[in-house]
Amino acid sequence: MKTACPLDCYDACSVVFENGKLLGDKTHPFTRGHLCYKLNHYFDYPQLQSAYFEGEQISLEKALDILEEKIKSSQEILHFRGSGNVGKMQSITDLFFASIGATLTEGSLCDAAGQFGIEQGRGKNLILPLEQIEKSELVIVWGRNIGYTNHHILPYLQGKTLVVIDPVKTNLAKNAAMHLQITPRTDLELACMLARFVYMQNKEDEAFIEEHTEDFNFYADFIKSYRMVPTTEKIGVDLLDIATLAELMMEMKTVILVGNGVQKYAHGTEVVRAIDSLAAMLGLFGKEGCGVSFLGDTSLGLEDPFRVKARRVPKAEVDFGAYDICFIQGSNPAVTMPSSKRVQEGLKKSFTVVFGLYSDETAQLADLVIPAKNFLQKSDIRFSYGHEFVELMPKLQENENALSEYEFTKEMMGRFGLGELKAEEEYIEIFTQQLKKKGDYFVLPSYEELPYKEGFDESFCFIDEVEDEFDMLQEGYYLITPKAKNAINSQFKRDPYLYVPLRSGLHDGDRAVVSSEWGEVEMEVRLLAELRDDCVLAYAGSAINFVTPPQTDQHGNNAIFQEVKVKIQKVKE
Ligand SMILES: Nc1nc2c(c(=O)[nH]1)N[C@H]1C(S)=C(S)[C@@H](COP(=O)(O)OP(=O)(O)OC[C@H]3O[C@@H](n4cnc5c(=O)[nH]c(N)nc54)[C@H](O)[C@@H]3O)O[C@H]1N2
Ligand SMILES: Nc1nc2c(c(=O)[nH]1)N[C@H]1C(S)=C(S)[C@@H](COP(=O)(O)OP(=O)(O)OC[C@H]3O[C@@H](n4cnc5c(=O)[nH]c(N)nc54)[C@H](O)[C@@H]3O)O[C@H]1N2
Ligand code: SF4
Ligand SMILES: [Mo]
Repeated sequence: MKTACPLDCYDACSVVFENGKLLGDKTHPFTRGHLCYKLNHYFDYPQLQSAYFEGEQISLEKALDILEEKIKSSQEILHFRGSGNVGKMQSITDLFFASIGATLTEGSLCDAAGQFGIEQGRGKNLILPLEQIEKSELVIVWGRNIGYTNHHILPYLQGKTLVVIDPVKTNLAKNAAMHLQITPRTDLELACMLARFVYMQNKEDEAFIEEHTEDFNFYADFIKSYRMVPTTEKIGVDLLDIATLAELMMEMKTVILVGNGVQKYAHGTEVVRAIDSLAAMLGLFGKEGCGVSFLGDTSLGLEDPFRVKARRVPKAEVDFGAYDICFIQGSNPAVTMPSSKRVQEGLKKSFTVVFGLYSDETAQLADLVIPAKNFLQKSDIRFSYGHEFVELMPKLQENENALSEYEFTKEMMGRFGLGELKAEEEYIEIFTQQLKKKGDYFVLPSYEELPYKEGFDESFCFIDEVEDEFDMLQEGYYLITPKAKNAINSQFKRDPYLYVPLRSGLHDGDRAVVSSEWGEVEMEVRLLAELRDDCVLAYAGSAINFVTPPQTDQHGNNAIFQEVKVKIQKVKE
């Protein structure tokens, strides 16, 4: 029986469930028969078997009674939904919470800054189909750790010239033709330098610029405002390497795979827009074997029955302590939100309800825990932000001890007299009906073999200014906080260490206090030769969010985990 991995991952694997085992679908063109650690060890992480109130086991019925009563006697209710499972049915709970006047969230902890940057330039953030990556000659992996987060795409990079832009010497970087190990948060400057080399040689795509873009002259002035020598010094790589990469881009069919890493900053929108502007100058949109692929917008052109109007607060800034009830679904904010101390104190202050799979840190702080069904125990459908394929996720198992998001919503709508939901399968059908077909497979409603072939809805709009007030010279290390190999954010096998450069004066096994203006935390140290001397690294899912800023980017939609420098102090034995 086939289903799909529910996790928030580029790959969206097609899964075969056989004799109680999860296997990679051999026939699927992208999954190609293998999964990863997370699904291979899915059953090693025990699912909640019961509801809990103040630490005591209670029945599901009783849990819902308590929730109903509590909602009826409360004013301010927060519905905070994360990405523990990215199936479309997960957001059905929005219907209930919007109807009772709860506050929902806007923006994200993830990719909203980059998404906005792309929309400002191209209008729409279309997904680059795999066949265009296959047809390319040069692949630039820019702030995406493909070996960990997107490894099913590796076969598509075979035989291409590979360039990696990353402050860390990742395994992919070690195998690339070129690795630009730049200073963190200098990607915008690098994009401008590359554009300057193209411009100096008059190699911009004039016909494309004329037909599909506007205000190129302002962009030309903007890139010229970045002076070669000081900017290259700031980026921290050899000018000749930048010139060489520009040459390659001028000559070859180029695909740029942009990851989350470039945009965890206050100016994240502008960074992604600057990369897009470089691509537009070279005419990389609407051409075979070319394109820029960020985390694509899966909601494009989709009629979504769960889209609601509601009062919303920026997700990364949520003050949990300001609500009477915080209903947390599919998320572990005690670990994954910035500024963990503030988050944990807020959660303790309010009446916290967790609707999830595990007894994670947030569940342990919660007053009421409601167990959710896992992806095998309910019906759903999932899209991918990394490729065009869509997968159905039929219900394959029973579980009397937990609720699906549909069941929860239906029950609560009933209790509050808010009307009937459609049947579960009808909702799935609303999504399925909108899909396109490619061979035997479903693909996104917005799928086009060659995106932007007919140009953009409105002319491409180049970047021509940026505000960046971060003081790069302040004391401390840059913080790099990417995704761990065997975890998905806080789920599965986390990597708890603080990785430091060889010259930090610390040793493996030392304990160190990492601190910033936002907080501090003690962690165990590991040396990592792959780091620049000015960086430390701690993965998502570690305790590092004690030091990250509880703020959003300049446009107010995204977390900025890396907009900070940190100090390291060895703890004496
Ligand atoms: N330092 C640092 N922090 C980060 C990041 C980073 O790179 N560095 N990345 C950020 C990013 S990109 C993201 S997307 C966020 C993600 O952060 P979260 O949204 O918090 O995601 P997870 O940690 O995967 O949340 C997992 C919880 O979802 C629950 N869950 C799983 N499946 C289901 C289900 O089917 N139903 C229900 N109801 N619950 C379920 C489980 O109980 C689990 O504990 O983290 C952000 N935090
Ligand atoms: N194994 C695994 N897979 C995952 C996840 C997971 O937790 N674990 N999480 C999923 C989720 S929610 C998301 S959003 C995606 C994100 O997956 P990716 O897009 O790969 O994002 P990250 O892992 O956050 O960071 C990617 C790279 O950016 C680099 N980087 C950091 N700062 C900078 C910078 O300033 N400039 C440049 N050029 N590079 C920089 C980091 O060193 C890292 O190698 O992965 C998904 N897949
Ligand atoms: S986490 Fe990603 S790579 Fe692993 S099985 Fe799920 S979709 Fe595939
Ligand atoms: Mo994410």
